Amino acid sequence: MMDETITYAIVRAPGPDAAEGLTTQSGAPPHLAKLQQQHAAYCAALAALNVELIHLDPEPGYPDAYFVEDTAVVTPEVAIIARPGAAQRRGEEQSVARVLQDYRMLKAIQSPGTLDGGDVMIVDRHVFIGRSGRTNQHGADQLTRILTPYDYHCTQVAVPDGLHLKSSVNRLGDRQLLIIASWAERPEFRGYDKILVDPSEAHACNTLWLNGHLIIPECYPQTRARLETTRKPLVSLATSQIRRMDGGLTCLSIRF
Ligand code: CIR
Repeated sequence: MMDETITYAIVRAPGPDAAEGLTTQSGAPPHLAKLQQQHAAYCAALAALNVELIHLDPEPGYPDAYFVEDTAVVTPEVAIIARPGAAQRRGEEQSVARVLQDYRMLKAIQSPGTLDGGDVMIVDRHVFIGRSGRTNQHGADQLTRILTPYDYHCTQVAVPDGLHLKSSVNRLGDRQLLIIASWAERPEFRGYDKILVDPSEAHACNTLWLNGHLIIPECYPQTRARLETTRKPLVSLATSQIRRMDGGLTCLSIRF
């Protein structure tokens, strides 16, 4: 498998209304200054891995807009502008499309399709598309129709739990996946090497493989020990405030 180099990442700082976004967490809302700090540390980590950051302005009225990953899927050939599954997030994708048009030919998911980028995991030429509470059958089918002519093989995956596909599985490079233990035997992921995440550390599943490094959420010692076996350098980041809004490390950027 190619260990592709990521050159750019689109990011957007959390705006003043970030605590008003969607969440299933019942605890305290995020502390805004700490959330912004964690986001800034994330941007610094990407920049340290030679990624050029493209910063978008916060979008008033769109408190979840810093979870930019959900708004587009970018491949070397084409960028697909998503149609977020949560109605209150629809519109975030417009500012992302304006940037991406300078880098890629654009296609878009159309109504009645919905698709969140958090439901799309691309491993080499294989595209896994989660059908979740956010991505519907129409959206998954449209993405399949867009990518198949570019020689991608698309597999749809039911996401019965968790917000998105990538809440439960992420790539680690070298045909290796980090996957929640309860999904380990799913036939869709047969043939891949797997590192399992214990349900007690489920948030650690959202680990970001980037330019030969693994960016991992701190405070998940069991998963960390398992990831050390990959011998890839680990970069550990605080995600406590991001997590309060159901977010993780992949959600915060669109990488290409
Ligand atoms: C939402 O519910 O849409 C946001 N609060 C969290 C989105 C996280 N995105 C992702 O995992 N790709």
